[in-house]
Amino acid sequence: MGLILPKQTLSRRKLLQWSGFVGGSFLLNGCSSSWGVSQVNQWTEPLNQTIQQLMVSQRPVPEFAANQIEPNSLLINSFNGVPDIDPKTYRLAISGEVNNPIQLSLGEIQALPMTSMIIRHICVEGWAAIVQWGGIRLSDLIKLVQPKDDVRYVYFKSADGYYESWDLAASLHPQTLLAYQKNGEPIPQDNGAPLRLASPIKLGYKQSKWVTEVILTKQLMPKQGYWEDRGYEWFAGL
Ligand SMILES: Nc1nc2c(c(=O)[nH]1)N[C@H]1C(S)=C(S)[C@@H](COP(=O)(O)O)O[C@H]1N2
Ligand SMILES: [Mo]
Repeated sequence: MGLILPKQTLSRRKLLQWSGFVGGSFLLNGCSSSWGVSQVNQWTEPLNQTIQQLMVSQRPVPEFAANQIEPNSLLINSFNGVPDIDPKTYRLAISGEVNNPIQLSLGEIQALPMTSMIIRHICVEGWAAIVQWGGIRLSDLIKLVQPKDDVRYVYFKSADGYYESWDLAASLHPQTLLAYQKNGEPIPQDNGAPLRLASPIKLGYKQSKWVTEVILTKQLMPKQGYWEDRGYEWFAGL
């Protein structure tokens, strides 16, 4: 943790990853092996889910103390300005491959148990910040909607057009929150009010601000994430 990789390193890694995958499937085709199609499909995903699950332990990441919070160090990163969301009419929709899709108002979200954590946010552009976040566990919401068997990914859509996808294991981590509080105050508009992702196990660009929709899927779609579709690594684990 704490290793800050410049953009180029990430895209290069992704490139190498992909050339590896391409080479791999070429090899499989080339030697007309008995590997089934599903096996090959697994290889063409950014990472095999079993490996992801091994990589993301469900054990909590150690947190910082209150006196280590860095109050003004969370820089604003937004690719397309700051959307204006009326908290009174705001709804979070959770849908997809689930038995019980729901829409929740901010009041309903804030009535669920709140988790508070002090973690370090790391942006690949070369800055980091120790921040307190308060919010609901994403896992609580996922339990509420009752995902169907073999759901593996969670998509997030944001009011500014940003989009992201996460692996299910990371989404269920106890410190993956949909936060409405930052450093003890309601989240400022710039930082993603009324609701944003916050988690110590993923890089900054995975942490969608202004989240309006959560969609559970069995497969990874061609559009994986705003920055991922521009060359950033998909898993982006810390
Ligand atoms: N909706 C949305 N979420 C976003 C972004 C964005 O442009 N739009 N930028 C991401 C990036 S790159 C980072 S580092 C963090 C920054 O969060 P902050 O602006 O609260 O510091 O938000 C992430 N979430
Ligand atoms: Mo970032």
